[in-house]
Amino acid sequence: MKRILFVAALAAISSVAKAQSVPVTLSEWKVEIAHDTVKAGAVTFKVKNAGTMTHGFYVMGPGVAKGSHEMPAGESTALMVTLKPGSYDVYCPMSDLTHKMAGMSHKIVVIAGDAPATKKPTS
Ligand SMILES: [Cu+2]
Repeated sequence: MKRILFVAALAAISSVAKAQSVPVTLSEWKVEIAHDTVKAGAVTFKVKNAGTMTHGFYVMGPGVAKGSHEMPAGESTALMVTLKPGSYDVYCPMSDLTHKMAGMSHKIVVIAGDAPATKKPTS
């Protein structure tokens, strides 16, 4: 019994350590993201507003709809989410989505944690 608890504790520690950090830069009018493909699991988006206006960051996809607070120009924040494999939209939700419509939108693909990060060759 003790051994099982020990293994579970180790697994918990390693899953925390494996939380991916994904840098995001917001500006007018784009969402720049370091990786278009991230692994499923805990992901921390490190969001920086490098623009001249207030922006925000929102993640929308399978089972996830979560956003940062509004960030004045120059501010940074971290948004932690748990992502399942699938396709997600990340965008700026400000001003009735006019920022999103102006281009502040990006798609990311979440792949299963153990899958190789390389894309399948297109046939
Ligand atoms: Cu914006």
